[in-house]
Amino acid sequence: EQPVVLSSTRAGVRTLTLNRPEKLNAANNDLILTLTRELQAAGADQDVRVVVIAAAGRGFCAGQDLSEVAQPGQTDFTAHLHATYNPLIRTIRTLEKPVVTAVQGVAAGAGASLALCGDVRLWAQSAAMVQVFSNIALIPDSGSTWFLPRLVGYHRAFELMALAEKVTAEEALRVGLCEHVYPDDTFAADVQAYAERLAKRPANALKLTKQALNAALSGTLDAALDEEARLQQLAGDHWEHAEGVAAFREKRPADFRR
Ligand code: T3D
Repeated sequence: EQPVVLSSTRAGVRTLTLNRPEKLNAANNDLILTLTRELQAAGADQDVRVVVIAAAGRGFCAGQDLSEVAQPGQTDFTAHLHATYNPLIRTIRTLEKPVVTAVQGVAAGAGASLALCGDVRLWAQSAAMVQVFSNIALIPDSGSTWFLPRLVGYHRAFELMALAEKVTAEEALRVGLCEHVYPDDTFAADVQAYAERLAKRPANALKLTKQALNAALSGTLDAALDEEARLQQLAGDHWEHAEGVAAFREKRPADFRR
């Protein structure tokens, strides 16, 4: 049987590819738990500086695999979310490395949440997001209720969730659901080039930046100022800072890859 997640590493970039293309990478338990484990392994691997979540085939992820859910009325959704999607989303947001989501087709349901939760979101021209949950009379989960209103505001988020309308790559870029849109035929190479750029940046500083931003998103300005002061000490005491300052003084590019 084919692995549900493929893993490869090049130039400090670990690419984890969702691999159930015949189902548009619909998420069964195996896929969610394997992806979570692979992310944790990437987090612990010294050779990995950036993680890319990509997908095989014409879809990014069609959300929960509906062929594997129990009869309506017989599913413990709360337990399922706590055991599968929630640890996945938390793992991505707390991973001490940048996570890039590379969305090359439709991202629907929990697949939309997955697309949104990357630190950097790169879309192919033909990619799309659909908050499909209401089509099957469920509510958005896996973090969509947290991510989407912060990106597009309450009202657009509600409309997208209530009507399950497709968001095209053009709109996604305009409203801030992704950082870049690349042509379909060069997408994989463009994602790799972007991730390699990120891999050359100071890993410790990026780790602390991610930590500070995530804390700030759910806190007050006062708390953010205190957290910046705390984390800046950790950044400033790290060799990366000495290297950055030395490179500036010597008018040469900094080398953060040690
Ligand atoms: O804890 C919990 O369990 C709750 C968690 C919920 C999280 C969720 O994600 S709920 C939402 C679940 N997802 C959906 O409702 C999406 C269902 N799929 C669609 O609406 C459409 O397939 C898409 C909009 C994603 C794409 O449409 P299109 O026209 O490009 O493709 P298609 O022809 O519909 O799908 C292609 C194949 O993938 C097809 O199989 P076939 O007929 O060729 O054998 C289709 O059945 C399969 N597929 C698509 N989505 C799913 C799926 N199979 C299983 N589960 C899916 N979610």
